[in-house]
Amino acid sequence: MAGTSATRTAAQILVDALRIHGVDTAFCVPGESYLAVLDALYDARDSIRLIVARQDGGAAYMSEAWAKVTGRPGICFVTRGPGATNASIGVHTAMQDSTPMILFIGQVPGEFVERESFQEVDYRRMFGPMAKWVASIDRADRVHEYVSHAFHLAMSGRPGPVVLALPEDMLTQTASVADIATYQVVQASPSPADIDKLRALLARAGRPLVILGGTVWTREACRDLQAFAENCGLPVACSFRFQDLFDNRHDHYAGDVGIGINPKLAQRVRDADLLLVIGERLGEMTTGGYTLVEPPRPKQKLVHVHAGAEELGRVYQGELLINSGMPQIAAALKSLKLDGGAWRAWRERARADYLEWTKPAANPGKVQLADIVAWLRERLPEDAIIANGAGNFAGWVSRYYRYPGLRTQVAPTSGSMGYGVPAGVAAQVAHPDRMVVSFNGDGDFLMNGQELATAVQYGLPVIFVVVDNGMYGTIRMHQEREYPGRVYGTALKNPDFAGLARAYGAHGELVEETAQFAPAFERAVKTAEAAGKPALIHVRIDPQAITTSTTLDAIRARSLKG
Ligand SMILES: Cc1ncc(C[n+]2csc(CCOP(=O)(O)OP(=O)(O)O)c2C)c(N)n1
Ligand SMILES: [Mg+2]
Repeated sequence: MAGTSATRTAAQILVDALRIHGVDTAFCVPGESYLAVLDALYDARDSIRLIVARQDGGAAYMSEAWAKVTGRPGICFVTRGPGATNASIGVHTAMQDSTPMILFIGQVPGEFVERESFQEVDYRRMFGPMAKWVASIDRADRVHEYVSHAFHLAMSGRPGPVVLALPEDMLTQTASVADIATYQVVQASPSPADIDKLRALLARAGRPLVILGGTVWTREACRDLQAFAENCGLPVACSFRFQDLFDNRHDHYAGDVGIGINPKLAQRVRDADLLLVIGERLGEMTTGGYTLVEPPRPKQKLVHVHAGAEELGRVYQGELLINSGMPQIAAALKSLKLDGGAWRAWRERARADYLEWTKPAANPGKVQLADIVAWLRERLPEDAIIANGAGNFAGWVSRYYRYPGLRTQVAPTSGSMGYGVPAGVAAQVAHPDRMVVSFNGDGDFLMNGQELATAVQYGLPVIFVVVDNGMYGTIRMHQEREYPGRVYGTALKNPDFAGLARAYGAHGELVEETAQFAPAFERAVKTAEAAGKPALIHVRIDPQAITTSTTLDAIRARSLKG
């Protein structure tokens, strides 16, 4: 029992530790290597909800996505070797996306270690560069110490994944230990001198641009940041797949700096004389492959604020580098006031460019994806959560949807496919009262489509949209660019996705013309909510509609000419 120092097994101490650290949901695929933990979770079933996935990669993605929509560490349990290798995609995503997550892996008993015994893997070597910390808990009396360290690390500085191995024999050993305190979130604060320097740099700027990104944001931090943007009249952009950090409907919002960027915004990033980058690492996808902002010393004056000290000065030298958590920097900036008159026209043009860019543009074929997303942005409730995986289909969502605020977007900045279905499941588990819409490509969907079964099993009314162009379209696009006309390895023969959904016990719809989408969506929502089950809308699009702004034929023709 929590709070006592009675003798407990390591597995019981571990589950008590999870409760102490505020865990109310965990994701898993079971394994014989951690039966003792499952048994302890059985006793804790009233306080910790266990969601059992159909593939360890699905479970890992779910815990990562759960962390994204709650701001707390996602918890995942998988078995050794095969479970761990499957789950690694979620760990990699959490690393690239700076998401707090703890993966617990059953491990062979200590007496067999280093023999390459059944399913044995050395997790330190396997996950080394993919996690903030990888360790094995080898003593029952130190479970608390390891778990507490894992929570602190996952949530401090730049958040990320931690991997803890649980040797099978250790889990049943007993210890008599006292419980410990809940973890604290440790983040740096900007100094008054930092804020003075920032104010001086801003006061001298003519074309400033704020770029937001990363994690560890809170609602209050987002509100404070918005007040700062308003008080100083600043245009604000969001980085790749962190588009929900600033209300996209706000007059100061200038769009997202990522894959498929508005060319005018890309030019604006180049033309800015001061970039105030807050929380974003300035990775490859946000910098247009390090061209919009050039290392090591960018042409634009750079103020870089990041929660991880190790990210500052890593690629870019800046005018001012500030190590700070997001609530801390936002609270400090909230009361900063500057007359933004000098850049008022610059900001208004940035907004006008965004509005122009997000007016639905036509694509070939009978289904107009832009119109569908534009319809959804009017139709969906303000707190709806939009999940998506990776592929060109996601370009329509990020260009045309208007994310109204924090934790309305769940998407992998790592560009990892197969994310949309488990992310939709996790978002609905975390927020049963909010509408969850998950966008998937045809290739993307089938990387984790089996998690539809999880959505059915737990009665989750997620609306899954599958955008089907009969191919791994993104790769076909690159193929036409680099090797025009030599199509190979990118075509897909697909199942009847709506029929597949029905076989899982979900509601299924097929859409082949734009006008069919709205009624199909309304039926899907009605059925999903009434029956407590997911729905899937299979949207067939013209393969020529390869991006929001060009066609396959146009890409091929350009490549053949060039
Ligand atoms: C797990 C994973 N495997 C492979 C890739 C490489 N990849 C990126 S996009 C893509 C194709 C996506 O196809 P689909 O989901 O059908 O979307 P489309 O581009 O056709 O809209 C592939 C194979 C990846 N990003 N992630
Ligand atoms: Mg496709």
